[in-house]
Amino acid sequence: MRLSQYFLPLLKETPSEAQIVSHRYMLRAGMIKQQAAGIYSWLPLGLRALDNVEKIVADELEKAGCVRVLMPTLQPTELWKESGRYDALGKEMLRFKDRADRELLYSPTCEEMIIDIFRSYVKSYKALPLNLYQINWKFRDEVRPRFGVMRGREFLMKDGYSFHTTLDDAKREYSKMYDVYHNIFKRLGLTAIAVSADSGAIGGNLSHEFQVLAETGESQVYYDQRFDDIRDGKLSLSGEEMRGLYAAADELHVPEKCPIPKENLREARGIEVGHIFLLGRKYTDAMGIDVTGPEGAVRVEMGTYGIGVSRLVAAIIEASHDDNGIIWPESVAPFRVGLINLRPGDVNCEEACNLIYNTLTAKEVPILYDDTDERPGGKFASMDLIGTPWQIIVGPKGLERNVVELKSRKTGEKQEVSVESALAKLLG
Ligand code: P5A
Repeated sequence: MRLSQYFLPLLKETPSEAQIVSHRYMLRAGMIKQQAAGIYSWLPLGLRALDNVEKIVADELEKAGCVRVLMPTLQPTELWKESGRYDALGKEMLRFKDRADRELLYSPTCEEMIIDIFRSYVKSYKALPLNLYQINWKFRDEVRPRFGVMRGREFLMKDGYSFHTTLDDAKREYSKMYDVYHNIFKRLGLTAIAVSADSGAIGGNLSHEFQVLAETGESQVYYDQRFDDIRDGKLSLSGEEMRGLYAAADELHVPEKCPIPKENLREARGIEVGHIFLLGRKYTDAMGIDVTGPEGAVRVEMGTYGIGVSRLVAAIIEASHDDNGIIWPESVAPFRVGLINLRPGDVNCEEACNLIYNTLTAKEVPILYDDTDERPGGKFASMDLIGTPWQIIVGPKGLERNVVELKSRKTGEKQEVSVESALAKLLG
């Protein structure tokens, strides 16, 4: 993409409403625009990051045998009356009427609707286990939407739902999702700690929140110090071993009952990027959901698994930035390479930049080419702000010596290399 043809509305000033770094950088880098409290447009750069997060989430779930569907954001209220949650969600659920005076709601979560799909088609135990998921917008009329897309009212969620004939099988899937979630967060460049949590309005008797540690996180978490060692690469544990380590959300941590010594306990703030629930029969009992088993009707057991996809974009920035801007992990970077032409109009610079741009574009390496007339200082600052993992800086002086500059955004390290070796490095 050539910057001169792109839509990248960067802000020079730090927006006063933004209290945390991810919100500041998302506004300054032209990733999002607020349209109402907790409701955002995703601008091109932000959308590329959001799409990349979504792709990684979907890819890992497909590998784990989950099957994607897409449900409507608007739902009839009858299903919620059937499950008994119509009143429970209170003002958080946005309700309205259509022209025929039928009451609708904007989906805050989809347990009821997926069960409605399930009961319409699945009649036999032979079709189980089944794990269906979607990635779709949700609306919760949060009392205090804040921190940009971190706590929005409209937000993108991955919501998965699994169906089983026994509670043991639902527990097996729960453990599997626990491991899949770790893989997802790892691919996103994050270390998440799974803490036992209260299952709140979703319900069930076992749940884990996946927390990314950050000072600006809204949750208070307590955990075994060995999670720090895992994050720092000093210790490697299997999913099962990790599940054995102590980690609890604020509401479940009782100091007197904590099973590990105080000196091994860590306390920190976290961002909840995912939450999994063993539901058991909470919904299937309320809605009467059975399948036919070998010896008659079997009540279905369930689990549900959520990931805050739009929140993750902000969480990644909280975890990876410096004073100059965002430092994207390669897996989610909206552009992997930023190409800076220091002297547009100079024949040699144009030629070298075109060669780099065309070669990388042909190989499908996402590249943003700053071909504008902005001053070099401004170009450097913008590229640092939007955080492309690699920058290639092309200037007339370097080209006299047949070199360009290759800069790593993460380490700040700069190397003078030939155009060919810059390309080889990025394509290698
Ligand atoms: C699990 C999937 C559920 O809704 N039902 C379907 C279950 N769980 S949850 O914990 O309530 O939400 C799942 C994840 O969504 C993110 N999230 C939010 N992200 C941005 N803004 C919000 N207001 C918001 N609320 C929830 C979180 O990452 C949460 O873990």
